[in-house]
Amino acid sequence: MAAELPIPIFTSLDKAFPDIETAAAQGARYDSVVKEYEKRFGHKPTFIARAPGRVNLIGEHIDYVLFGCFPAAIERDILIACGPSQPGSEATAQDGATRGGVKAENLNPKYQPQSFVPMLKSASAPSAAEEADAASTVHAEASWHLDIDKRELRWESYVKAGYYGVLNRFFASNTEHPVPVDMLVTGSVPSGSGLSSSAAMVVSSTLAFLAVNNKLEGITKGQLVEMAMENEKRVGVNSGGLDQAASVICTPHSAIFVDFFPRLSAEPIPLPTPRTVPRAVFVCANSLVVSDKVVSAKIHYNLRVVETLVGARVLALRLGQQLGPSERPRLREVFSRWLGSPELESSPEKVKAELLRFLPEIEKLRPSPQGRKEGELGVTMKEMVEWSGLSEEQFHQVYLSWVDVEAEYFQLYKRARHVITEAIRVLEFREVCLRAQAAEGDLPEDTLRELGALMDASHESCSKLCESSCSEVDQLAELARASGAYGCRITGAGWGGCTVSLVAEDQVESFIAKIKAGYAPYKELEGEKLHEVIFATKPSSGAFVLKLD
Ligand code: NG1
Ligand code: MG
Repeated sequence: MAAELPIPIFTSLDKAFPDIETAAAQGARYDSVVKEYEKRFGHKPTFIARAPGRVNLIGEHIDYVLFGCFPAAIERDILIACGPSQPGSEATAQDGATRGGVKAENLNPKYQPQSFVPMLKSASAPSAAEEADAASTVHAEASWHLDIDKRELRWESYVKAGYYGVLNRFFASNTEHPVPVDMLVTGSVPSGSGLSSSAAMVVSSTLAFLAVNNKLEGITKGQLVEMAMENEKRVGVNSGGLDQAASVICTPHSAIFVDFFPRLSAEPIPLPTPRTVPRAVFVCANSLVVSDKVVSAKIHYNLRVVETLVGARVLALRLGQQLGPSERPRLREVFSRWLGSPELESSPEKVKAELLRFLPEIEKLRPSPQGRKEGELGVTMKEMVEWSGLSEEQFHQVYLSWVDVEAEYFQLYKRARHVITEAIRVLEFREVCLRAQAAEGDLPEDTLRELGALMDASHESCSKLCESSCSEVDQLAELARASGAYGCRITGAGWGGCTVSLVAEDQVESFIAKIKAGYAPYKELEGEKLHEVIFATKPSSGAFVLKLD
């Protein structure tokens, strides 16, 4: 239901935020980006597209195998002031006037101004670069092209990624010209920290191009999520839809339970607000280890995508499921086939019960210890190909031709075990929150401990089975627990980035002081600098467009 709502378009900020204080506090940022836009481009912007980052409370590395997650939007966001550019401006140079040229600037001087003009290509003749493009399998019909360098992380790649979807959805027939655009970007989501600055960039960019081209009408939140997911793949990470769904669909005061099977759906769920025991808040703490997901994708993120896909295939075969050589089911689909009845998936409660029954089947992926290094649960490429029942050539075609990955051992068993146990924890987390909602605030403190324990177990699984943590993040999580958090876990893709801790509201200050004292990289940080890296966050509103007059 939440996914079927239209994209909110506001004409004033007090309608955009849940309370007058937030609207007033945010107002200054909006005013200053408008003023700066006028100064740089010599005309007023017509819209501000806004998309928040997110904190994933639980459910890591399971969205791309179609299991549900539990994120909330955070207050930190990306704003893009935008409008049609004037004749003679840089965006209109080199056919930009008729081909939707773009002049994109960023308030952060670290990010250089960029101009680019999309190319219109005939759909029947993709270029060699497009053929080699990992995402071109998704967009075989695409006729617009923008150069995105996947070997390097460039800020404008995210702007281009957002534009791609808009061009190919609305301007592929070439009966109408895309409008040339001037845009000014500013953001408060730290990049590479697991709070999803990338999805906030892609969602806000997609929204900005939709708005300037007058294409917002009739687009639902779910459609925007799907566009932003496809768009983000253009940057070279084969991600699921967790971040985009959180950034688009979330509402203030609630997290969402977002599921991806059989289709995208989202259920806003208020976080427990006890009356009798201290309220709890979520505190994000940045490990300050920056994970460059695009550059390290082949040994980290994309490798997890491939390991879970191959694991799903092997499991399907070992469960006696029939698979064609080119089929590439995800773990959720294998689970669903194993169940055999859509009835059993009609509610999250039923899915949880069935997942508990399914869990022992994962043992079918455990390799026999014979001829293996002590404790090694992974398989070599050669074994993996054998297990898949495919020829080497077929295996390459289905599992490797669209992605670059590198490993000595592929951990099919550990990853699948992480996925199924994490999917169960998400559903348990959801149940605890719903129980708390039904109790209307009369909660035993155990409710918070239950949530905390699920977060701790999730961290343990991310660290040991998914292996998406790192020593600094593990240390921060330990420290958070020792500093009084009900629970703490890594949030986001990992290999650095942030933890999220559940902390009693009246203890946030002492909690932060303890972390500052115990985590060496924070020792020198004070005031605003400290607040940049460790802060309590309230569930905020999802993406919207502000129409300026
Ligand atoms: P972040 O932390 O934003 O890079 C990534 C993926 C998600 C999800 C999480 C792990 C992108 C855009 N997002 O998030 O889809 O898989 O990792 O749970 O790559
Ligand atoms: Mg990201």
